[in-house]
Amino acid sequence: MELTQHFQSSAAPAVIERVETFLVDLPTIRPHQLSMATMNGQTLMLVRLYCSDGTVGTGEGTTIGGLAYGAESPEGMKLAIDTYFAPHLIGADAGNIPAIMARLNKAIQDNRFAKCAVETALFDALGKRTGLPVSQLLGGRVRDSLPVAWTLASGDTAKDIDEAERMLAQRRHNIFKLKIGRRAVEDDVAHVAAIKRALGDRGAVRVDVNMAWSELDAQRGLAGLVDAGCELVEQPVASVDALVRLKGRYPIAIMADESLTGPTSAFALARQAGADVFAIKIEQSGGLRAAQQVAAIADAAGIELYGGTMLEGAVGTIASAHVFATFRNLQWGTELFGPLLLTEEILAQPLQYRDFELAVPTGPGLGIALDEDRIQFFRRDRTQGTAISVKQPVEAAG
Ligand code: MUC
Ligand code: MG
Repeated sequence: MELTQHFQSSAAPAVIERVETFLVDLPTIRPHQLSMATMNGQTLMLVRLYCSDGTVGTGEGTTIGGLAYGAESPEGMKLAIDTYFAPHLIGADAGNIPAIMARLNKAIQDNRFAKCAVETALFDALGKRTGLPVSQLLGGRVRDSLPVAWTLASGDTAKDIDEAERMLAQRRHNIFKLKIGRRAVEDDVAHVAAIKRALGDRGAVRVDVNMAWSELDAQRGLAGLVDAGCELVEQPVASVDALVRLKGRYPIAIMADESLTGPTSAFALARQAGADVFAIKIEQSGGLRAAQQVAAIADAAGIELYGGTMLEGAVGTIASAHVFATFRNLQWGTELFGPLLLTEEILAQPLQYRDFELAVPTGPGLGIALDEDRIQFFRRDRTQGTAISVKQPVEAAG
């Protein structure tokens, strides 16, 4: 009884009064080449939920290469939230996040990325209302900082080696994920071998094929990657059946990424023993709590964990960080480097990347504040001219 009374007095109910969405376009520090697309910029779909007690929660939806990676685009997420999500949100008790998400899941099929953005905003608002960080609202953290891998994807072996050397010298990253799958298998393997040879024991090397290989390609590729000293291969093929057949055949970890689209797919993949490692992404999972459910399934099945990214900006990256901080196991670290791939800082206080790790903020909600002038400047729909100038890249890698 006392507990209920205390809760009511310290966190009075607040209803959602207004939903705002907008797009922010930011350049990347260099072209980022994946097997299915080359990114020269990233578009963040930001959603803000304005609550009756004055709290405002912010969430982010991002994808990779427009519609090249999946069925949702930033523009589509904005449209979906404005048109179909907002009527379910306006007037709802902002503190009842599971109830709101259940309502959205009943009324709206799929749209996992947009749902994740909205759930992020709800948790941010609840955290600001209660004074608690999102990780605590999610049950509490087991770590305050997260190892962060860097993706080498310039498309050029020598440039990738230079970039890796800079990251090592800055003590920013010592785990490198190489994007492969565009070239012939032998050429890709030679590229990986050259990078691993240059880095030696100073840097771990992993690859992401983004489903580009056939099963036959994968058989040749995995054998070559083992010889090259690569420790993990992410989603070499599209088919789950082929993943199942490949896993355990070579002394290299197989990680599922695109095959994981939330708890149901995680359960099916775990049951078939289709991966050694799960790359968990909050957007692919359909939200923060759904990502925790995917982690619980992996733990129960003895599958190891990695904190993945959809190359989110600061908001999505930090939402992911709060979730990953709650994971009991995180054997392969994370790749929460998204903001570092962008030339522009959009936070009032930059995120803290140091000693190969990202610090998980401790303030209320997400624990970050957007630089509103810069957001205004980079908004796609900006109407007023602002005096702000485009500053130099925070830490150019290219
Ligand atoms: C993916 O497929 O994992 C993560 C890092 C990166 O460069 O691309 C993403 C998407
Ligand atoms: Mg991947």
